[in-house]
Amino acid sequence: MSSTIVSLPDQTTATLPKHTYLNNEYGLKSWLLTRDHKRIGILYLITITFFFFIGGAMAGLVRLELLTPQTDLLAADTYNKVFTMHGIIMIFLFLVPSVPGTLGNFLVPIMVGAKDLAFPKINLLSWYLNTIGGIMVLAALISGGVDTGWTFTTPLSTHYVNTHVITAGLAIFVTGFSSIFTGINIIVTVHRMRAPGMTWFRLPLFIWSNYAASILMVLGTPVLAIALVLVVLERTIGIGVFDPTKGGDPLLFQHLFWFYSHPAVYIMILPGMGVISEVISTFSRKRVFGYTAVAFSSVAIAVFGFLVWEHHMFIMGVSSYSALIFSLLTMLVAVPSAIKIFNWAATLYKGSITFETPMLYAFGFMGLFTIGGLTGVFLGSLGMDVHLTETYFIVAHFHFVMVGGMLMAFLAGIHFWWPKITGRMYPENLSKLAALVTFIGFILTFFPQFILGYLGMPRRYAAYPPEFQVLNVLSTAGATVLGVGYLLPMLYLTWSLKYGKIAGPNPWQATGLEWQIQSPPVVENFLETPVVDYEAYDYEWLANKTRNEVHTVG
Ligand code: HEM
Ligand SMILES: [Cu+2]
Repeated sequence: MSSTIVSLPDQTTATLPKHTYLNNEYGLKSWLLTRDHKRIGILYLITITFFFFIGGAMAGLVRLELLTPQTDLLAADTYNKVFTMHGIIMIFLFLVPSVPGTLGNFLVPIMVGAKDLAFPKINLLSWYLNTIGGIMVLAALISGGVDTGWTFTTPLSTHYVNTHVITAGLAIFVTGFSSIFTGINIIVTVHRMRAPGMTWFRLPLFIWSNYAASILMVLGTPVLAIALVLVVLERTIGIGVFDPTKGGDPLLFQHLFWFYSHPAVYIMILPGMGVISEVISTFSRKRVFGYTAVAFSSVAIAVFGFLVWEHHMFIMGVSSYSALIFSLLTMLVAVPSAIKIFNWAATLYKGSITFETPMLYAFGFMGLFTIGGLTGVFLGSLGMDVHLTETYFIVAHFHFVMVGGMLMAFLAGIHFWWPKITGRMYPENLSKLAALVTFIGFILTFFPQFILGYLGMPRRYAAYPPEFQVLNVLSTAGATVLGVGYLLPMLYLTWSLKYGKIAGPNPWQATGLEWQIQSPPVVENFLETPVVDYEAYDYEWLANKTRNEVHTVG
């Protein structure tokens, strides 16, 4: 595998820049009170990594329990708590803030040519809210956990369980505000803070997709927040909105929950799709094929995403006519995602492709997300869904999109922008190995779950009939490999902070504004306001620029 476009400065003479956002102030206080979007991005990186490993430990327990058909490692109710906490932590404390909180924070202002996000203090507040919500989730976990599933299904959550639903519900309420504020910040920044010449259609696709995700965050999250507050009120003072004996309706909770949580799956995937567009373009040296279609497909996803929530409720006694309509609308929402996949494939076509680590993860994303998305279409068809719903097929479906898709995209992005964030390169061979291990571990973990689900193994039980054991053992073995795949980057990225090669401003020869400034950037990002006179992904412009620079220096 060749890595031809890495252009690093001469390592014998190269040094990190003198003034950067990292060394402009020192000490814990300078971090905890910072308003620099780049430092806040790093704060997010630390918290989401922390929660990822706690959520990962829970996943490990689930997979160990499922190694054998009997309930032996965990009691059944402990098992319920473990998978619930796994879901809550991974979704609300890892996936939702992952790309917007870390890479979005770091990159959105730089990519549009601004000094910071529109509201730096609110940005810091977002991180604090996210962290406080996280601490509340940990408090719920330590004081005995929650066992309703991440879906907080009523009347289980309101009447029948004895666990810490209130703490967890309020925790998600708090993190919800964090995501609403991040969304507002990104939307206002993209509208108001673009540099001269940075028109909407010169914006990198990473911006378009984070912008679309932000719209979903701002419009969807309040509905979830209200639904959870209603659950809390129902538990505490019995207001009865979800209680049929008081004239309420448990299905109302499902509508409210999924009205947020379907769009939320796009909150989780859209920013990742933005990463993939940047990576694929850079490592095929081509403008993203059908830029406008890809940009608008993000917006289309944001719109259609709000029209399909009932596909989570087909077997819950909704009217067959509405189920039919929602089934049709679900087919529609697959179209804009498919547009992206086709356009990335067309970008690769006749490109000068190189196989750097971010590109390996991007290929992983394209394959796994396609399988995840297509199985979503199966689930959206009424007849299939009746057979497959609440089985392991669902678990496989959403892990293909969330882990095979979003987590791969996050890792692609972290590797791609690591040189920009830290000024140093990660070790190339080890990172390629990690990408490969992650891919193999992923397939081994989750592919058997499609078969298990199709054969009828229900989700969310600690025990299962013995005939399912072989596939479960495969899945647990895969999870072990996957665990190694995730630990490796933790280790070598930390190592690279001190020992990595000096990256220089533009190791990948990429075109975005972020690559035209020093790595790591100065506090204000740009020494003077950039004036943008080229289209996104214009590699010829870059080649001319480089030629001229060599000329001036020479
Ligand atoms: C884009 C990324 C996607 C993510 C992150 C995602 C995530 C999820 C999650 C988390 C669930 C399970 C919820 C639960 O009960 O715990 C789910 C179920 C479902 N997904 Fe997806 N999904 C994605 C794409 C799609 C697509 C493209 C479609 C169809 C076009 C789709 C259709 C469905 C359906 C119909 C269900 C409900 C199945 C059932 O409960 O019976 N999904 N998805
Ligand atoms: Cu959905």
